[in-house]
Amino acid sequence: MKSALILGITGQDGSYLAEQLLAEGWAVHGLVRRASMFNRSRIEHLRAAPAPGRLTLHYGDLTDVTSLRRILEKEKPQEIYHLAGQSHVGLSFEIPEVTCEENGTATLSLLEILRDLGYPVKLYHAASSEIFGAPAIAPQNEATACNPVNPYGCAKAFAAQLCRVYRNAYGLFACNGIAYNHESPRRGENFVTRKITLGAARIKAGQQAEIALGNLDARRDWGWAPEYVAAMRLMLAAPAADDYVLATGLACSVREFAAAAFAELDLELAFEGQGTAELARRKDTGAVVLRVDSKFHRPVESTTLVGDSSRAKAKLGWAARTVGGDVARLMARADYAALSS
Ligand code: F7E
Repeated sequence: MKSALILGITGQDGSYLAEQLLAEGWAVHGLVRRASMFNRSRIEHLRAAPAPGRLTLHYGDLTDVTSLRRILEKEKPQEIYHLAGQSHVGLSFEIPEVTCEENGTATLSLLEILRDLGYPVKLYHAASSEIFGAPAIAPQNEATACNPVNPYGCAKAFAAQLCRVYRNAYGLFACNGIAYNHESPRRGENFVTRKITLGAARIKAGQQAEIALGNLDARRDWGWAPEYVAAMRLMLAAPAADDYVLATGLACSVREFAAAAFAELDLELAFEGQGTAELARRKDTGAVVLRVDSKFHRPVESTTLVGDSSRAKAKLGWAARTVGGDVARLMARADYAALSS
C-alpha cells in the first residue's frame, strides 16, 4: 500500500489532501500536536468512517526533530506533504520568532532528516505567494524575485529556497507549491474570506449584527482549496521535482469578495466610508454595515499578488477553475447551509 505523511493534516489543505489520498487507497499518516482541546474537527469524519486506505495519527511536533525522524524511519512514507506551520500573515508580525521557527527552521530540519533517510522520498513544501511580498512585476511566476514584506513571507522564502538547495545539491525530490490564497468552508475563521462568509451567514441567521474588517481595498488572487490540493498531488506524480506557481491569475478586492458573498445570501451591504448620503440611504433600507477597524490593519500590506500558473498548466495540466467571486458564493452558501441544518 502506498503511504503518505501529512504535516498539517488538521488544517484546511491537510484535511482535503487526506480525503483525496484515502479515497485512492493510500495509507495516510498525520502529525498532530498534543493539546488540551482537540483540534481535529476537519478530519473527524475521516476517523469515524471506514476508509478504503488507512489513517494513522501520530503525536509529534514540527519543531521536535527526533519524533519526526522516528515517525519517518518507522513508517517510510513515499510522499511527504509539508503543510504545517503558523499560517497567519497578520499574526506573524506579533509572533515572528515562532513563525520563523515553524515555517523556516523546522523546514530545514525536515530537509536534513530527508537527506539522511536512506530511501527515496518525495517532498511537497507549501511555499506561498507571500515570498513575493511587494513584487516588481505582476503577474508573478516561478522566476520572480523574492521580496517578502512580513515575517511570514521571510520564513517561507527561506524554506522555499532551501528546498531548491537540497534539490540541486543532494538530488532530493523536493517541490515548492508557490500557492496563492486558496479558500473553502474549512478555512480558519480569522482569515478574511471565512470571516466574511461566516459573518454573512450568521447575520442572515440573526446571530450576528455586523462585521469589522481591516483593509477593504487589499486585493488577492483567491482560488478554491481542493483544486490546489489536487495540484500538490500532480507535482509529486511528475517525473521531476520542480517549483510551481498555483494561482487563478485574477485578483479581486476584499470589498468585492464581501459584495459577492452578501449578494449570494440576498443581504444588502453598505461599506463604512461610503459617501455619507449613500451610507444613510443604504442603512435606511436595512443594509448590513461592514465596519473598518484599524486593529485588523497590518503594518505593511503585500501588494499586487497575482500569479501566473502557465508552468503548472504546461507541465501538470493544472489550472484553477474556481475564481474570486465564485469562491465567495460557494463559501457563503456552505456556511449558511451549515447554520441552517
Ligand atoms: O488576508 C486583508 C488582509 O489573512 C487577506 C494565508 O493562507 O494567503 C493567506 O494569507 C487580505 C490581506 O490572508 C481583514 O490585510 C482585511 O490583505 O485572509 P488573509 P493572507 O494574509 O493573504 C497566503 C497566500 C498564505 O500563504 C497565508 O498562509 O485581507 N484583510 N480585513 C483582512 N485579513 C484578515 N485576516 N482579517 C481581516 O479582518
